[in-house]
Amino acid sequence: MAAKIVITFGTFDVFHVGHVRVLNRSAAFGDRLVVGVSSDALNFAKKDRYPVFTQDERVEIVTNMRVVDAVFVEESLDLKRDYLVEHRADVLVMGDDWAGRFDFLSDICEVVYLPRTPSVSTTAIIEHITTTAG
Ligand code: C2G
Repeated sequence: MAAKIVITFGTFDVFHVGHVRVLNRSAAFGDRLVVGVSSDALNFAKKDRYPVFTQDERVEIVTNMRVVDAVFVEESLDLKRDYLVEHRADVLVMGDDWAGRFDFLSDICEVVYLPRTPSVSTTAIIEHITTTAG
């Protein structure tokens, strides 16, 4: 039987335990985990700021996670369908901050939303460092 391929997406900036857990939980849905890491330009378009770590650094971090089999750069939110087809994804896993947003892709794969890890976020870490540094 062919390997079951799971795909997930994210910026994974200032990599933290919430990121580790979503990758581990995503991997558990299949045999191979492919991750789309948002480009710096996509992040700027979404959040109006550049990530702390560059896309090359973020790709390097995610690539080195034990459960991750392949990584590519996600250039646009509108290319989701193309990415799923290109990587032959059987399951799309997203955090539940995106709940419902990708249901239209359920004609080509299973779509799963996972609850976020509470009380940790890149934004909160940046704020903590900004207010406690110096
Ligand atoms: N996450 C989580 N718990 C947290 C923080 C993040 O489970 N406390 C998950 C998010 O739900 C997401 C992944 O970690 O599945 C990456 O989070 P972000 O880097 O914030 O991803 P985002 O910028 O929302 O990019 O195509 C969609 C985008 O690329 C998603």
